[in-house]
Amino acid sequence: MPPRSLGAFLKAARSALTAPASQRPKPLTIVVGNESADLDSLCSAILLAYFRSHTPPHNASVHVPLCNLDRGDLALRPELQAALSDSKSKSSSSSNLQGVPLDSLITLTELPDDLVAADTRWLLVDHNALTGDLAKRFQKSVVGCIDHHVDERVVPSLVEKGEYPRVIETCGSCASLVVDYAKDAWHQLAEQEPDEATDHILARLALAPILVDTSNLKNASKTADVDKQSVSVAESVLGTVGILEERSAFFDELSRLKNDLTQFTYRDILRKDYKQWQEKTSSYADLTAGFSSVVQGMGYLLDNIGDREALFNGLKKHAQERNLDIAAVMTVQHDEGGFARQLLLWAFNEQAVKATNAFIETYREKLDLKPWGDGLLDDMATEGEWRTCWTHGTQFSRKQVAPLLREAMKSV
Ligand SMILES: [Mn+2]
Repeated sequence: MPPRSLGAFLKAARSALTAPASQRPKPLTIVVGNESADLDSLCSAILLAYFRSHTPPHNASVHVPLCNLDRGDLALRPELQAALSDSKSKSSSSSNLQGVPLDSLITLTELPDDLVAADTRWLLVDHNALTGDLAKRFQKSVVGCIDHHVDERVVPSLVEKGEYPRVIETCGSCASLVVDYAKDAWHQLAEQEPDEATDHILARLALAPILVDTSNLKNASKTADVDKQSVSVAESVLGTVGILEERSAFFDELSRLKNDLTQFTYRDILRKDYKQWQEKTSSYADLTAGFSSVVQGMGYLLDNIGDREALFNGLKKHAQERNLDIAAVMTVQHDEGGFARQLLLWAFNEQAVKATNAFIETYREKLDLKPWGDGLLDDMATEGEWRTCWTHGTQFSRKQVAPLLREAMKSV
């Protein structure tokens, strides 16, 4: 059995991954979240890898929780550090509670170049189709998933019963589904090999994404029964069941860390929560669109991060580095003028302009698109390019808007 302590477990998993090819366990099971590498993806991967590694019959070799980001990007997630650190809760009686440092996590930077698909098994959390370089290298070795996105029908549906999970269910947070999947194993482990300090960190890792993704279980359109149940599971481990102040204090701390962008540059902010997709148009051209989700509004960015020119320079550089045809920025405004969401679209060539225009034509009403900021960020004049920023009148986040743009890209 791999070590019970989370810190030691991560060390063992890292050694298994980075060992010379001849000494690496075969096959090596890797658990990975989606490329936005948000709190939900990261915590879900750690939890699923940890619990499967400690549950017979999977515990013969350690599962590697892989953070789907480069090592340098860990620092963009102060809320993850808070989830990984000691509980400040008064109910934690033991004085030896130890947090886990952010840099003990395993990232794409550690993924060996000589790792081949045939020697690996991949379990996906918080997505159900690998993307980017991982897809090119390892798609055929995906064996299971636990996810709350639309089923892309890539994970084989006839996975060996009992061996690998294939769970796709709508709910607020993927971590809720992971906790639900692992809760019996967790109970058993806590009984057979008690380690309160480790269980507290695991419980905070479970609680953090669920609270963030459901707005402290208060967003009724996002919160499902499984989210509430998994919060109960985690809180019973923490000994805080029914103590709503503790829950709210943790949620407030996470929100504060997550929403404070003032220490970052546009370069940081645009890649902090980022996903991209490539689609084939009806004339068989490839179009790539990249979506940056931002937890503050466009006004906040222009006031706190940099002016219009700085935003354009940052976004153009971001797009060039990733060969994007379309760059999209989706923002959430909290303060200035009340809650709102903005969508900035920038098309960099004629085919891309066609796709974005098709998107607008088709979905203007559905999304209730209105020009933002008197057209401050718009550009209809540059030859072969097109850029507009809207406010949209729906609760749609990237999860709902990206599929619409992808459809429009395929249609032109
Ligand atoms: Mn998620």
